[in-house]
This record gives sequence, C-alpha cells and structure tokens, in this order.
Amino acid sequence: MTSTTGFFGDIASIDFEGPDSVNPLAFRHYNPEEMVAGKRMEDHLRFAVCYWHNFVWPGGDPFGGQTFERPWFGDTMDLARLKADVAFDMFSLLKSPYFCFHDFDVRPEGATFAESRKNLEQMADYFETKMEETGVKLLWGTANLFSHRRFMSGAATNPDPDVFAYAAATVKACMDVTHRLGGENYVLWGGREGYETLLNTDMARELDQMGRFLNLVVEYKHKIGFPGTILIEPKPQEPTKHQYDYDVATVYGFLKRYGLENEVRVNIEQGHAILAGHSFEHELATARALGIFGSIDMNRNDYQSGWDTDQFPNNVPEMALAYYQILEAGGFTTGGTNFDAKLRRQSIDPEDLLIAHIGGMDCCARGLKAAARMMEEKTLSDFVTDRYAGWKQGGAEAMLDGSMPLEAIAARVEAEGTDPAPRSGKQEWLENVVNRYV
Ligand code: XUL
Ligand code: CO
Repeated sequence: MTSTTGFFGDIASIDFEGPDSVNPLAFRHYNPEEMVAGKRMEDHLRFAVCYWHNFVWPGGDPFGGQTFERPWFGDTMDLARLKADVAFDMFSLLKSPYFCFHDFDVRPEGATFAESRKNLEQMADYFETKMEETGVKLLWGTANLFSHRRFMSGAATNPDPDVFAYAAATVKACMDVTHRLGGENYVLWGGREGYETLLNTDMARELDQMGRFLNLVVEYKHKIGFPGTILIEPKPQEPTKHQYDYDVATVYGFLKRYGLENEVRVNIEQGHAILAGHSFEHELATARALGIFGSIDMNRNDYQSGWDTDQFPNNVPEMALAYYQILEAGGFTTGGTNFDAKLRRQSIDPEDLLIAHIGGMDCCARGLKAAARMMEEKTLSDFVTDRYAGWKQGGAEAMLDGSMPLEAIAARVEAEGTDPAPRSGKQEWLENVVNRYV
C-alpha cells in the first residue's frame, strides 16, 4: 500500500523476500501465507502493533527529554487524527493484522471526564473508518490508569473512593469503545495497583478494592455482551515498588480469591517475566498449567537492568521455547502477539519504526517455525509422556483420585518391598534436541 501521510517517505510495501535478502525493509522469515503446523503463519502469530510506544512516547529517559520529532505530537483532535493516519499507514505497511491502544494514546485529555470520553468516542469513529479501509483489526483496548496525576496513588486500589469511581468510569468508556470496534480482548494492566511503602498502605483493603473492581468489569462485560476475553497483565514492579499482579501465579491466586479464575486470563509480557525473576517460558508454562493463558506482549528485557526496557525481541531460541509453550497450550484463541516494544531513543528515523518491527516479526516467525517442528516431531513431548508413564500403570492413579488413603499407600510400599529405581532426567540430551531446531 502507499502511505497516505508521507511520513514513511516512498516506502510503498514491505514484502517477504526470504532468508537470503539483505533488504532492511523486507521480511526474511515472516511470510503470512506460509503454512505452519496446518495453519497460516499470520493466523498463528496474530501480530499487533501497539500505539503507545510508537506514536506517543517522545524518546525521553530519566536524564533527558524528547528525542523523536513527530508531526503529530500535541494535544488537539486534528493532531490525534494525523497520528491515527500515520499509525494505520504503519500497521498496513507492516501487514500487521491487529493493533492495540490505551484511551490516553489516541485522544487528547479533556477538561472534564465527559470531554475526555467524547474525544475518545470521536477517535473511535475515526478508527472505524480506518479499520474498514485497511482491514486492520483491534486485538485489545485498555485504559491508561497510571499517567495522570489523579492516579498517582493507584486506580482501583486508591485510598480515595472518588479515584476508584473515576477509574471505573474510564474503564467503562474504554470497554464500550473496544466492544464497538470489535476488539478481541480487553486488557487490565495494574499500572499503579501496588504500593510505594507499607507505612501508608492498607494492603487487605486495597486487594479487596481491586477484586471488586475486576468483578465490576466482568459483570459489565456480560451486560454488554462483549464476546472478547478479559486479560490481566502481570508485572512485579515498576512503576510502584511492588505491583499486586506480581506474576502469573500471583494473579491466579488473586483470581481464585475473588471468584474470577474462569472469567479472566493473562496477557504475559516477556520483559515483565524477566523482572519477576522468571523466564518468559516459565510464565507461559504456568499459565498453561493453570488454564489461564490468553495473549502475549512481545518484547525483550535487558538482563542486567532492573527496569522495564521494552526492547524488540531478537533471541530466536528464547522465542522458540516461548511459542512451544503457546502451541502446546493449543495456540492463541482470542489472543495474539502484541509488540509492546519501543525503539532506543537514538533511533530517530521514521524507517527505524518499521525496521524494528520487521526484525521482531522475523524473530517470532523463526521461533514459531522451530516450535512447530519441535511439536510435530514430538521428541520432547514423547519424552515427557514417557517420563510420567508410571502413573498409568499398576493402579498408581488411585493415589491421586482420592480412593487411596495414606495408610493404603504406605501398605502398598511395604508390600512391594523394593526401592524405586531412579531414572535420568536427560536434561542435556533434551537441550541438545532443542538446539537441532533453532
Ligand atoms: C507496562 C505495559 C503496558 C501494558 C498495557 O509495562 O506493559 O503497556 O501492556 O497497559
Ligand atoms: Co505490556
């Protein structure tokens, strides 16, 4: 497609040219039509480009301000529409089937809540036309409940009930718009749902407030007939010292406590997993084991820094293990691969936005292909099945199904009279197997 805004110059299309291409503006591995494990690559990966890092973030860091010069920076509706024009140019150039946004990314803040909501709704009207023209769809919408100073002490967990109410009204407006635009999910990342110091915090109350808030969201989803999935995005810290949605396991405990484990799933971000002291693969495996896997925010965290660097992914073996977990969990249903990733602040050229996504998409494509081969050839899964095969023999399952009490188990051990024979876990061989695919 040709760009309508000219922001990307004369770049007319980004095509798949195969692994030998040295064209920086071509895909080497992402070929949407290629069949992988019985499905088009595009339908497996379900890529989304995020609004916030690409079109809102000015390139600042704690020591310096804006490095990016973008013609749409500013607070008017006209500039918001220009931003949308460039955004949809970019989604189309990248052949990204989906995008994601926060209310705050797409509309200027109004003088009142009602004005902010009106601005959002007008931008949603504009999106409807752009989505129709380009065929780009909405993977998820969300509310920014963390940038404005009113949310400095949290949103749902704020000590001030008026802020709780403001946050609830904001989420309602964002859910309405997400529903209208056919969004396939609605995300809640607990931006400042946590604490800076326990000295001023009533943790039990804050958790109850958050539990009620999430129940309000789920009740409203059913009321309006939103068919998408409600997703929580875990993160251990940043911006607050401690975020209540620390990691997947913590979120599961929270969902159980507030009766929502069958209503809400997780959106797992690579960088957040690393910050929590886990691997991406671990978080995905945990969600898979607990039956709450939903979607992913794809990026890469620097392994030395203690903050969220949101870099573009470039580690194929890591992506292969991640997509392996996703494929083994049955793949995405309403979820997808959202690039929650940003340029480094020195990458100031418009084409850097494209190059970053091309690299990330190629990296995911290679990871997916490796994962699909690992899955189809079954060397790994057969080993795992075999490792637990003893549970299918000799009445072993009775120990788990409740029919065999502790004393009966003890009697069985005495009757058998033999010590269990240890078996190798074969870790190095399994790692060598993985290295055959990546
Ligand atoms: C913050 C983060 C957010 C969420 C959406 O670390 O990942 O951008 O993805 O609010
Ligand atoms: Co994210």
